[in-house]
Amino acid sequence: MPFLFFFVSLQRMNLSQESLKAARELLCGAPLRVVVVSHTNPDGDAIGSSLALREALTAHGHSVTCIVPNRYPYYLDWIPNIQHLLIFKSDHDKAVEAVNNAEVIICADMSNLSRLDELGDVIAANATAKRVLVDHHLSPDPSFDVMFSHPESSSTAFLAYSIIAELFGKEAVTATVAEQLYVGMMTDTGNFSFSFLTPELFRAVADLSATGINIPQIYNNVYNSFTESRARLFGYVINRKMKTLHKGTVAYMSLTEEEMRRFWFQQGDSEGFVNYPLTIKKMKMSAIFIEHHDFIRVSLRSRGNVDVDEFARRYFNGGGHKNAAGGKSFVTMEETIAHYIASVKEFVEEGSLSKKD
Ligand SMILES: [Mn+2]
Repeated sequence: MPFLFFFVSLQRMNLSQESLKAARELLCGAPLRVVVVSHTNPDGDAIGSSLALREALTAHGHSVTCIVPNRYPYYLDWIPNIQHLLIFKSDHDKAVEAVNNAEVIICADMSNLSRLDELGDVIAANATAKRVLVDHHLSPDPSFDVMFSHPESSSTAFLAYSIIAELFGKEAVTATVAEQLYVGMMTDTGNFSFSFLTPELFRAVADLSATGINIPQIYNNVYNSFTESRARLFGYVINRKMKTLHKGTVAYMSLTEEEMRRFWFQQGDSEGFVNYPLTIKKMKMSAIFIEHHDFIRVSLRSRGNVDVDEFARRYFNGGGHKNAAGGKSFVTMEETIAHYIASVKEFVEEGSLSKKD
């Protein structure tokens, strides 16, 4: 029954058979020491996919250590088994030991070791471990031994789900794994409202739901768990700091360290701010500049065919996805804003802002 076969094969995303074979040989055999790492300023997708991979690999018998470069936002601290996650900044020695002893290093939700800051150097020093990529960003570093690079996947968690189900069977997706993966799928799709929402994704969500996870509770834990000062900071940023350009089709906002201190800023408090200008009907592109110790973090969002991955690469030493990207600026806030305004002008003059969907 060829038709039935076709239908069954569409239950998951289309993974490369070659990568699956290599991953099976590496991860479905004898127990190994595995490290799973994810990017700086880890978000729900980075944490959810890393912890789910840890869970499934541990169940198979591997000893797995998850490491992220710095702390995760406080509204993710309820995720099951997040207490096993090492923060490179504060658990430095343990993390270095785990990386040095690792036989396999899995990089999740990141396309390049440079996304790991100093942790990237520690990983580069382990030349013998096999390296596996599980990621959905554009332009991955091609040097991984096993690559699952899927920019068409709405989240790394969806990709991790497909890999776990292929390698260890759907039984490996326990309620704990489902909860971890759901956080990643939900946050990276803006609660299932961005692009790449495929039937396969919703079939995966159906499988997660069948494990008995409490979806409204997960939503509340992530999106309705902020502090009062975060709500006030949000109001301040939209009211006082949002500026628009090009007849209100481009927006930008900025936050200085002084302003963040004034609102008792905690890591993760500015999450989602950059999306808000896109609630304005004619808005096409939005940016936020957030001051850090020695640089300014740039986050970019866009609608439809406006390509902020390209914009971030060209003007802000960054990249990411077509509609969500980031970069860094090493000049002052005033200079960063001036550079943004000039870059947007160039982008608009090229017609890059008026590309039709
Ligand atoms: Mn992601």
